[in-house]
Amino acid sequence: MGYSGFLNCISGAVAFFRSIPKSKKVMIVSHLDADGISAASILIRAMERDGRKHSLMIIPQIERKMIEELPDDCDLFFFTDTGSGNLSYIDTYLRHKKVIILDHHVHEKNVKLHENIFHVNPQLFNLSYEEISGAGVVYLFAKELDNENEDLAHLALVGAIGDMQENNGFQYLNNQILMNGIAKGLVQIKTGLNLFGMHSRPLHKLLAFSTAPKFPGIYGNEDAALAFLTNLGISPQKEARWRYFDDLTKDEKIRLESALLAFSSSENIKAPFGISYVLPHQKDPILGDLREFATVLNACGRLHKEEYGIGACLDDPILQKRAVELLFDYKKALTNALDWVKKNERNGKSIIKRENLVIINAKDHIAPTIAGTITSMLAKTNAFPEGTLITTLARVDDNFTKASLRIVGLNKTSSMHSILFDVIKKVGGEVGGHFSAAGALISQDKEDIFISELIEKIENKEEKILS
Ligand SMILES: [Mn+2]
Repeated sequence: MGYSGFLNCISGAVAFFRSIPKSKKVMIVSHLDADGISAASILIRAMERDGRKHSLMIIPQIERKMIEELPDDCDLFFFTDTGSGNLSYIDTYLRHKKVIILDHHVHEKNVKLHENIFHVNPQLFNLSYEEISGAGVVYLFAKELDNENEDLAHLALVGAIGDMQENNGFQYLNNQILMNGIAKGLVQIKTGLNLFGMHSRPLHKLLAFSTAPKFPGIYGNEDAALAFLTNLGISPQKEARWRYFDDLTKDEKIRLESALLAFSSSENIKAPFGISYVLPHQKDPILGDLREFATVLNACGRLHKEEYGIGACLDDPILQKRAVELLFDYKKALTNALDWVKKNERNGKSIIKRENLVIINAKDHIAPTIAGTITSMLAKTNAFPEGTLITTLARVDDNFTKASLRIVGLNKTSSMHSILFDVIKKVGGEVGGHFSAAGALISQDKEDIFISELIEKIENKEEKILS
């Protein structure tokens, strides 16, 4: 149990891996978010260094069909940042191969795995999901395999930050990785003004769209943000181009920081200062910030350009440039989706509002790969009251629909994963995720049943216990 059990398990996985001859073909299957792409990148570099032939597949979630269709000419399958939730499928379809699962998601319980399958997950040792990311688990594996892979520590942290495991510092295992990264000169810690999108949002948007904190009177109001800057004598534009924080002079930066400090204390909100993590070897300021690096990877995964994300992680200059450009396409896609939600909020057909539940039945109007992000964003703005559950249904193809579930505000009591798990037990389909964010894949003709079962589950909780 605990840390030593988990680290022993990693060593066991490495020994298992070493017992497989180098001539065998390796297939890496990874999740499509920032954590999954970082995890895959670390493993790709580790396989290169170990002289292994490998290929890669990036997936939104494991489905039975996908496992059945995995290429038969591969001998060893890695599942990174995915796999733990689908142990029985993997056991059924791949027990004649070798499999290593390096994941941190909620794992399927009571599955007796065949000896060809090696499962590594911190939750098996009573460590929490937030303790370490999928990329972090892969990093520990890679480092145990070859110490040279320590130079990938920053990628493990990109995964952790992408999975929201950073909260003014990291928990123990992530923090150990951070110490590795600092010692190797890969990462630096910086304290100072710290708003989301410091390097990728123009100044006025940086202030207007900040959710942590929300600036009263400025939040959601770009004109108010422009006025705030102008009042400080900071011109928001230069030569008809919006200015970014990085464009400000030293003096302007100090003026902005002290004004925000004074404003926050007069409004009694949390000051917008904190820790950020800098990658000093990156030339692009967006990739030089760990948090924004993760956003770039998310954009690549969600827009199906995972090769740009992998290239960005492995320092390919051309792919890095493309990955950063993609961030702006991604922002546009998110804005369009949020606009669609706003426009349809009043028509009860696409968006159903109940007391504690909002159901966005987006059908083809929101891409399934960004539906989870959109739901998380809606849960963070003050569009709905604290404690409201939000679900978005988005169609994957002609047959399947994805449902994402989130809750507004700080949540200590309801598990998104178990809510969906209970609904899917009745509706049929597949569930993945964890306590604070979960998703399900259902057959498209079950959309209506899913909606009514979810309402039933949320609204009739007490009656069910009594009956
Ligand atoms: Mn993850």
